[in-house]
Amino acid sequence: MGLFDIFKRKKEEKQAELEQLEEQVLEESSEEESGLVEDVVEPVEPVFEQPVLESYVEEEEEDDEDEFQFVTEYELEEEYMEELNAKRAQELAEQAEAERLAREKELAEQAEAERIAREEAEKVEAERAEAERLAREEAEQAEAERLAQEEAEKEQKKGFFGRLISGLSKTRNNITDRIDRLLNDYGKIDDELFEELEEILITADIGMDTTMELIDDLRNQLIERKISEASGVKAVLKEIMTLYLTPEYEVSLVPKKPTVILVIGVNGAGKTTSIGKIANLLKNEGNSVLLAAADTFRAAAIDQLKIWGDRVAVDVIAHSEGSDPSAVVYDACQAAKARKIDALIIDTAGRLHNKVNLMKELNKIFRTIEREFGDAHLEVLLVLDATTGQNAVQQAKLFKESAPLTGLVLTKLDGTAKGGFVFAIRHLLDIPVKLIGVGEKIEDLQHFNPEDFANAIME
Ligand SMILES: Nc1nc2c(ncn2[C@@H]2O[C@H](COP(=O)(O)OP(=O)(O)OP(=O)(O)O)[C@@H](O)[C@H]2O)c(=O)[nH]1
Ligand SMILES: [Mg+2]
Repeated sequence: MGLFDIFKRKKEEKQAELEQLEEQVLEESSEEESGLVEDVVEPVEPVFEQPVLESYVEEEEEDDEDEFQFVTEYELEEEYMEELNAKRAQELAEQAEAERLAREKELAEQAEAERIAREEAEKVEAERAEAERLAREEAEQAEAERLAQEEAEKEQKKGFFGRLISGLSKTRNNITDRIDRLLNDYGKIDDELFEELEEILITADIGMDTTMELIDDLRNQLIERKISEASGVKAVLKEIMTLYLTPEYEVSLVPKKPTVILVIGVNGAGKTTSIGKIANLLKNEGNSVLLAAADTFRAAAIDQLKIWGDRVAVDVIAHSEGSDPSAVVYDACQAAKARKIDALIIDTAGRLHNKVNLMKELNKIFRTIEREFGDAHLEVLLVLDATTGQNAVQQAKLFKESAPLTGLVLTKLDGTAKGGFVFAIRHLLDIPVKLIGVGEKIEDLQHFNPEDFANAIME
């Protein structure tokens, strides 16, 4: 209630009292007129012209109820001021209370907002930590897998290399052991040392021409590097021999899909056996493989390939003994196309390059492949028996004249001390060595790696 309302109420109350008093006075005067009252009482003047500023209150006296006491403007004001102050104080208190409540509410809301924000931040942080933990776990797992794979590869390499080492032991004894003994006997390098070295290399089937070139390169390198002690010779020789092996060609067997691999060579070189091993190798490398038994010369040859097919779980396309090898090749090409095979490997009968009919037969096979599967990449692998040493080099030269050879497979390196011919064949012929056989087991046919080969021989 405002100040004005208070004044208004007070004024109304006083007015009512005044009216009541007037009535009373009138009543009494009428009583006097009628003789009931003897004394004439002066009528009460209206006290306040402006009741807002002036007022009066009834003085509560037991004896004299009709007496009025004038209240000064100041007293009235004081009274109202007190009331007003009280009201004001209450209003202020209420306002303070409202403000306190509002602030409390605001603080509570702020605290709640902060709590929600904190919870939100904690949630985000927890999610981030969880994501980090997962990422760390994943990275650890990937690292563990990588290490395990590396370990497995190392083991496999060690396995390959171990087999290579033991497979090449005869050749190593023939070359390296003799070279070691020779170099041990010498202090300074002299002409005699080179002569003895030449002899060792020639008898290890490296061949006359290749040996001469090797020795020339060795002399030059030793001069260039200012090496005069015999103890420094072996490392340089090993380096040069590795260079002689290093292929500058595509060594992959399946550089493009599909690929047709035609396997040729003389009788007993190891063609059929190698085909079984190659099928296993390519399959392990993720290729789909199909075999074709185009050696129809003997029933045993067809059966031999079928046994390999069963062993490595690869289909074999075969006709009966004595049938046309080109007909087998035709069927195999159709099957390979229909089945979308990555590598079709064709076994052929053993032949010498100078057997005219057999070479004609080989040409017919080439034409069939060209006609029926022209868009396939063609690999022509010549299989050479390493035990024949320098003869293998001659065979390769002659076959190269009548067939588009793309690679060599050198078998039976485990059975010979003549492995030195590999340096000659690499150095003299423009045909990459793609595979080497160092044993009869399925995993004994390996991709040719010049460094590993040189290391296995020159360790
Ligand atoms: N030790 C050893 N023996 C091998 C290797 N490769 C093949 N052989 C053996 O050589 C012999 C002849 O192998 P085949 O695969 O039948 O030879 P091929 O060239 O198919 O012979 P033909 O079909 O008669 O022309 C078999 O006894 C094989 O086990 C090898 O890397 N190391
Ligand atoms: Mg065979």
